[in-house]
Amino acid sequence: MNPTVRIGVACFILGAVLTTTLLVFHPMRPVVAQAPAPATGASSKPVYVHMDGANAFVESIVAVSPGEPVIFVNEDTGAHMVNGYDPLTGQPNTAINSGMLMGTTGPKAGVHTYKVVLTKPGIYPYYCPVHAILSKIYHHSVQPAHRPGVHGFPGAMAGVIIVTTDHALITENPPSSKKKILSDYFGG
Ligand SMILES: [Cu+2]
Repeated sequence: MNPTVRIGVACFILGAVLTTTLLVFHPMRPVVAQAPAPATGASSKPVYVHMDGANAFVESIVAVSPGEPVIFVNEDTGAHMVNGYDPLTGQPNTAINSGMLMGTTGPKAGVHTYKVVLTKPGIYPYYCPVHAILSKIYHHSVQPAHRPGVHGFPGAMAGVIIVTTDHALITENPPSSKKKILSDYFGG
C-alpha cells in the first residue's frame, strides 16, 4: 500500500469513527419511543361462580386479574348470599357483600346475579350465611362450616376468590367458570 492510499484509508476510518460518535452522542439524536408494556392478562371478561340446588358454590376457588369481574349466578330455586370475611378475625369483609340473592323458578326464567370487582391482589374468602356458619378454630380465627339443619351439599357453602397477576393461576379456573348459565345446574 503506497503512502497516499494509506493516508486515504486512515482518513476514511477516522471519518467513520467520528460520524458514528456524533450519531450516538449527538444531543439532537431522536429518541426511539419505547413500545408500551404488553397487557398483563387483565380482562374485562367475567369469571362466573354458580350457586346450585345442592347449596354449593360450584366453582368454589377461582382466580382473576385485578379489576376482572367475578359474577355470582344463582341457579338454585332458593336464595343465597355471598359475604366476604376475614379468616383471622371472623369480621365481615364488605368488599364482598351480595345481600340476599333470590332464586330462580327454572331454566326458562331469569337468574339473579351479583358482580364483584376486586382491584387489590389478595385472597378473598366468602361464604353463604344462609347455608354455612363461621366456626371458631383458634383464638379469633374462623373457618366456614356446614350450617346445622340445612340440607344439600354436606360441606360448607363457601369459597375463595384469588386476585392475582399470575396468569398461570387464572388458567386453572374450571371450564364452567367461563359460562354464565350452566344448563344442568338448575334445581333446589
Ligand atoms: Cu346459600
